[in-house]
Amino acid sequence: MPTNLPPEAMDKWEEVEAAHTPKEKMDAMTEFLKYVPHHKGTMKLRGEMKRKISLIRDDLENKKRKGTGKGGGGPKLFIEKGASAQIALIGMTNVGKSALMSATTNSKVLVTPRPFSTHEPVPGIMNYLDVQFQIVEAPAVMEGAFEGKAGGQVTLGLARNADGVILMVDLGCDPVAQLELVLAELEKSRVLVYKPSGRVDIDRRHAGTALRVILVGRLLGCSMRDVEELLRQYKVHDAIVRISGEVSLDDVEDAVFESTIYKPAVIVANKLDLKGAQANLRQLKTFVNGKLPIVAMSCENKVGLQEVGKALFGSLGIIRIYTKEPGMRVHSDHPFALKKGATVNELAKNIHKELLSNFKFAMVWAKRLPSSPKKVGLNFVLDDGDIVEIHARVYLG
Ligand SMILES: Nc1nc2c(ncn2[C@@H]2O[C@H](COP(=O)(O)OP(=O)(O)OP(=O)(O)O)[C@@H](O)[C@H]2O)c(=O)[nH]1
Ligand SMILES: [Mg+2]
Repeated sequence: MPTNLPPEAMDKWEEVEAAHTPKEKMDAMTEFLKYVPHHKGTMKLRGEMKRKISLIRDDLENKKRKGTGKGGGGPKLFIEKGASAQIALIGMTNVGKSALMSATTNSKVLVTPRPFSTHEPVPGIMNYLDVQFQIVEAPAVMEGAFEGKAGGQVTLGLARNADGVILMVDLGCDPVAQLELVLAELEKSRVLVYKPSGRVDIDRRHAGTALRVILVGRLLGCSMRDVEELLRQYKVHDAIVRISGEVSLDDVEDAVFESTIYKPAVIVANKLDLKGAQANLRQLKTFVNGKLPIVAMSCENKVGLQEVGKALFGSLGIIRIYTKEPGMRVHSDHPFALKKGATVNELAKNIHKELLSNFKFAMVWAKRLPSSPKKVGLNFVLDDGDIVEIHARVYLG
């Protein structure tokens, strides 16, 4: 059902979009809510906004209580990203999340048979093929997490903010029941791990870029004009909006409010060393039916550890782009990790915010090209392993 918001609400939404800090965002959302009328069509939106406001409020209060200095900390809802991609590691208690952190990352964690021993998010860096994943172990999920049990909102908030999730299960006991429980809590907080039939990606750009809607798929019960009009009403003026699959106007509105989101996921099935694990793994595979990758492993026996990074790399659709300074012979060892389909434009933006406006051309070395280097423009689509040298009008040190 459409929300039919009045223009005042749309104006207020613009302030939410422009907010820079969590506090500003919370205040702008509270202001926005005042202008959202009460009717059936706005129920979902009101609920979603209230949920977001309360999450930010809890987080700010926690920080205040525990202090934000280095020694303080406290449960952080938004762990600052310290790598190319942030992955939330979630699962029920004792499945071996800390054991995985300890075996594959640089973090210091407590591995213990005592349940619920990790009660604050713990980040750690995992290296895979020159790419760094920041894995964040989340407090264990239990039934009622969405309602706040065992710090559930922190865990679900982490999943929502991450670039992807690891769903970890214990092969020593019914993995299907564990997966179902975790998925149910995620679904209540509107985080989907199965690709929906349609998808709307709003890539907000700087002012002056204009609105471009790219449709690869089918609109249900609305036209392109309706979509553009709705986006303009919400002041989404400068963005590239990609619509794929089957999408309704409601789905577009959902995307503006980022209420239902899709996160790529990998299932990590641990404790393969235990008796009965193989039979449980077969059950899990039947249940998942190829819809998500499954990595079967054992932290105890150090089996399958490498496969975790490989599966994450694959499901996040990451490509590694190596950069080279003009005139230098070697490229850097630390690639930029971009999404499949990224162009030179995205790379330039990632390197330096001034680089786009000063961009002249780029030289690309790639195996798939008939001859390298090739001189290209901003729209050139990059691929894994490409080496790029960007030439700018002025030196940007
Ligand atoms: N047999 C076996 N035991 C494991 C394996 N991985 C972890 N464990 C054991 O499982 C228990 C729980 O491990 P943790 O890593 O602390 O589990 P967790 O998921 O972090 O649990 P909480 O943070 O407390 O919710 C510990 O006793 C581990 O030694 C494994 O591959 N095989
Ligand atoms: Mg733990």
